[in-house]
Amino acid sequence: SLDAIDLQDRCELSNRTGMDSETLKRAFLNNLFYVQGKFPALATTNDYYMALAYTVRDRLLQRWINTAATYTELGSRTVAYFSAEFLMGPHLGNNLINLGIYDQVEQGMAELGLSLDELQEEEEEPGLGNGGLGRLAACYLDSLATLDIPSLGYGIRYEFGIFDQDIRDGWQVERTDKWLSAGNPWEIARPEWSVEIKLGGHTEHYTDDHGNYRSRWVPDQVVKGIPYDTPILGYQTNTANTLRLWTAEAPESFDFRSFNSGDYLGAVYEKMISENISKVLYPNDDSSQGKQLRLTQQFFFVSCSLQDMIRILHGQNLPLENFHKKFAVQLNDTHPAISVVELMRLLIDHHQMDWEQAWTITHQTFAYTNHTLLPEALERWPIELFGSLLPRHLELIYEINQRFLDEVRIKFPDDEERMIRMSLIDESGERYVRMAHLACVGSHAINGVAALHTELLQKDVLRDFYEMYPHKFTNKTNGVTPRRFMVLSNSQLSKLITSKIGDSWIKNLKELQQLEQFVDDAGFQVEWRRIKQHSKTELATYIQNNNNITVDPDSLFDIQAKRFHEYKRQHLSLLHIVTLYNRIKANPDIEITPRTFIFGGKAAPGYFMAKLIIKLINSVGNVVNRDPDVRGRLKVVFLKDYNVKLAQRIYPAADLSEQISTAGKEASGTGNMKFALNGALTIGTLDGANVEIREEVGEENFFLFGLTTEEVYHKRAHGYRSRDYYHTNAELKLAIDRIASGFFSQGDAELFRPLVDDLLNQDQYFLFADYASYIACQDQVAAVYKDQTKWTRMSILNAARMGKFSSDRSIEDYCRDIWKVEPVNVELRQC
Ligand code: GPQ
Repeated sequence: SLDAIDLQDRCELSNRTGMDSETLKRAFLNNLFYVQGKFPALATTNDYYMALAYTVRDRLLQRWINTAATYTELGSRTVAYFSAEFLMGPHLGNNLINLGIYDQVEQGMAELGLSLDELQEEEEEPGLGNGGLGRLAACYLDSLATLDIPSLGYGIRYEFGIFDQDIRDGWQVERTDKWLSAGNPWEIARPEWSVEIKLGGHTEHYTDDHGNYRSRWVPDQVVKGIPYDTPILGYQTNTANTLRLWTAEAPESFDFRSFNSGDYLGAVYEKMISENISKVLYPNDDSSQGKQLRLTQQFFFVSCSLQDMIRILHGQNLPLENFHKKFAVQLNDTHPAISVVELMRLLIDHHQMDWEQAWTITHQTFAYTNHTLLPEALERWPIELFGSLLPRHLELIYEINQRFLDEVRIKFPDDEERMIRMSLIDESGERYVRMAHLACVGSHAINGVAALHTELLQKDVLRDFYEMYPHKFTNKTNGVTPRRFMVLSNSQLSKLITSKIGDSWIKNLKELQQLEQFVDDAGFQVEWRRIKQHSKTELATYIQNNNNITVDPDSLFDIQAKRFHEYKRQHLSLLHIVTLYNRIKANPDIEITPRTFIFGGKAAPGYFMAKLIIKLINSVGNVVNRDPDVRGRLKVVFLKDYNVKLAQRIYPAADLSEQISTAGKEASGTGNMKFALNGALTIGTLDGANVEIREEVGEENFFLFGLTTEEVYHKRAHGYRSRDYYHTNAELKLAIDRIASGFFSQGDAELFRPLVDDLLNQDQYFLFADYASYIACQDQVAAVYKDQTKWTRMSILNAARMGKFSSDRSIEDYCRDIWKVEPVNVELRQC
């Protein structure tokens, strides 16, 4: 029998678990032969990458299988992280780090004449997210595994992730992201765990054999969801959790019906429609698009996931009544909020549970994280659209709403206005389902992602819900994983740190504090600067190769890398650049600190203003980079196709991190944390997690400027007139006039008019109000940079004091306060 095969023999024979350099090399060559079917003379770089990926995957599988076996045996309480986005970044390097074999493999590859860097470059990263929200989910999976917390990530396996960005004539051009075309060695399909989901149709009501009034959903379409699993290994632990992403397919039975009626093309069409569901990621960040397909995607992955969880529960012989004891589900924004209703439907319609019990289970299962204060990002679905796709869910929402409003009425009698504001249905005009309200009502915990953000949720966006359920609200400040964003991406700095304080900071980031004892150590400072310089030189080479622009690694690298959005104010940095340029034009001999301005980020394809800002950056760069008066002292670079891979090059090379959103608009930010961890200083507003970063690093080590949230509110309430600032600030006026005149657009005074007009007449993000303060602060930055000893000191202190912003700390907070889940130790028992 299978059991009789000696485990030890199986391990040794397979060569698939050994971690020494010789075994790894042998396994690699075996995979080249047996998986890729190549001998070295014919192998491409991709063959080598695949052979290495399979070598690593074998080591993961051993841990993965043991983890699953352990959880199954123990029936462990499990976190299910529901997210429409997981921006994982390349797997290879991260898995090597977490397995602890990066250096061995690098050396082994070198012995075979291969460069590990080049092999890593080969990997197409899974860009299944837009920006911060999707990347946060990826950091959280890393921390959950590292902390040995049983967990599952549930989402969608988009065939096309976030588009690839090209720049043509200075404009953003989108290309489809074909990340799967070379195959994906990190996933395993599990068709045996496919599920069916329903869409459309109508509902029927009947009385069952016991005389109970019941409902059923008669759909007009059925779609199959197929799970694809990716192992998520923790750092220096055996725990390998699962990211389970769903692909949509047409069910065979449906094809048959049409085939039998001879409607072959109809059947193929049906199949195509079904497969559209997981075809493409919506490329909007911090804004919602009320498209039917988007709601279908949300319902699709949520229904698949809940059915999968019920299967797991049954597989462990646990009763359905224990659903909320077995699982804690986190809703990553409102994208999966429909799961509140879907779980109710499954419990009531499929499993005949009564309403009260179903509701208890449901709201004890879910917790909701809000990620934005922007009104345009709050999801609402027109009732018509909602009801035509999910007729039964609409009925259930009406019932949930009625019971909820009864509660509101009792707590706040005679307050009709409040009921109208809080209703799950917006009835002010066209009727909508309000997903944030649904998430609040259906969850036992609600959190914001930074202290200021949570405070503003309570005071403003979710104020009524805070008054109704104050006990539900907590703050959970975001964090980032130091494994990917230090150990992997900045190996030199990581090794320097480890040489001074040992390596336990990697799992316990607070220990970075010990670096403070070296802050004035001249030798340490020299090393710190040398490593920053090295990273800047590498980025300079990248810029030379990709943009054909020569930049000086001695100049101050001033970087803003994030999605393009007016509230993030990339154009405020542009006004600074134009101001410096104007100063040089007025006096070419002026003494200025040489700077390289680097931008990276994508704009939503339909977001005209964001795309115009990208065009303006490139236009200003074209003039500034070539003007002989500038003498190379200013350079402006737009790095195309900002993604996780590129981010890993950028953070280590930054001197200055731009975190300049209008106060009260950025929920948290996480790039701000990654830059500071890598020793960049921040210029920033009191927004999102900037507030807490400044608290941690000390106000003397942070360049603060701009209005506070309250000042912004106050100005808005009292009639803000941006034009007044334009008329009273000569440098601002000159900068705007230069842009408006066509100076940067070959005389075309029309090109940037929409942007200029908006700033002069509206400026809803208060660029003009913050301009003077920003410029003064940047002048101070330039002055401090001249004193390299002082700058280095500040840089070291920034990194040393970033301990709070590890995603491990965030996850520990979620585990303790919301999920009530404990670590489970995994031992390797099987090969
Ligand atoms: N965020 Cl609602 C996104 O990246 N996309 C979104 O659709 C929404 C929020 C971001 C938010 O803008 C950042 O401030 C946060 O740091 C990030 O989510 C993670 O919480």
